[in-house]
Amino acid sequence: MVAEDTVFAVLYDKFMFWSILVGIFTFGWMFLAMLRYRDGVVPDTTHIDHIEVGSFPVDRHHTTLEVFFYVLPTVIVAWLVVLALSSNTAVWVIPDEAEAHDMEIVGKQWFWEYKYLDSLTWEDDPSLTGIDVDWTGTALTVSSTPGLATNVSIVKGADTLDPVTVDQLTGDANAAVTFDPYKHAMVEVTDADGAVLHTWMHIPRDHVFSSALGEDMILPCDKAVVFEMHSQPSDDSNPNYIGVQHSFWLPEWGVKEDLVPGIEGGTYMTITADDPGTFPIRCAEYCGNQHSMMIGQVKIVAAEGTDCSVDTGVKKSGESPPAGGAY
Ligand SMILES: [Cu+2]
Repeated sequence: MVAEDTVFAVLYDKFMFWSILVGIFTFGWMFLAMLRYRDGVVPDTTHIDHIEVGSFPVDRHHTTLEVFFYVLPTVIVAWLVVLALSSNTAVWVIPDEAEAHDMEIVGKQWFWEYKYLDSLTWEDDPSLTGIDVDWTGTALTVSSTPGLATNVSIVKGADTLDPVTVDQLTGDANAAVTFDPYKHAMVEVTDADGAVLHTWMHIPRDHVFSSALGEDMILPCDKAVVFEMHSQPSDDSNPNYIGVQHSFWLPEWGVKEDLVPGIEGGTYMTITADDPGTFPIRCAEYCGNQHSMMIGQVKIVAAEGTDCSVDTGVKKSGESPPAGGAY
């Protein structure tokens, strides 16, 4: 499960830990008192003259214990505030622009536009598919386990290029096509039945995917992603209409942030994805008739040359999550 080590999932676990601890202590004490002072049990009067319902047993005044009653909960509440605030910091502090993958999110009635402020080149994990695509300069090369793949389809910008056949003896395919970093490009390696075995894609800077066209937002794993978010009218014929409030919600990471019309600089949110997969995008602010249709998907991929399951203390799918810091 991907969400188990996200900031708010970890925070939930920490609060649950302290709630259970406090619960065991207070309920334990309560049940002890219920048993000890129940009707029919003669109170131990060695240190006490009488117990009067509704009044503190002053005869058994214990200053240290009473101070402890106030100090301990105060310390626990202060500690919970520290835990909650540090989680907030992790979500709202925007990482360095140079280190992050920057996205601009535009909410319209009723769809999302995902604009790439940084380019992204990604491909399926060669160690899983047995296929590797390399496209730099003027050469596109595909190497694969022989007998696996048969065809390579290439899309460059608006053009679909002639497909290339994979050599069945070597598993290799070569094409003399020039890579253009300013054009969206996609290479799909298919088998004899036309099933896609491996995808390689380049998304250039300023490229826009739209949920209205059924397109997914594609993001790299193991890298902070910063969303700069704006609300805009889908039709700008009326200059007096600036749109409505939306809220970009990524349930998997437990984060959402409003898109507020009129805030020129936009609002910000950040996530770091650990594992590959496809997850939902929702609008969490009622924004008109087709609010419920304002849905999309985010696909988490490995940027070319990286692997979604290595280093940075980030777990692989199926492994137990990291400890998540101090309780
Ligand atoms: Cu909306």
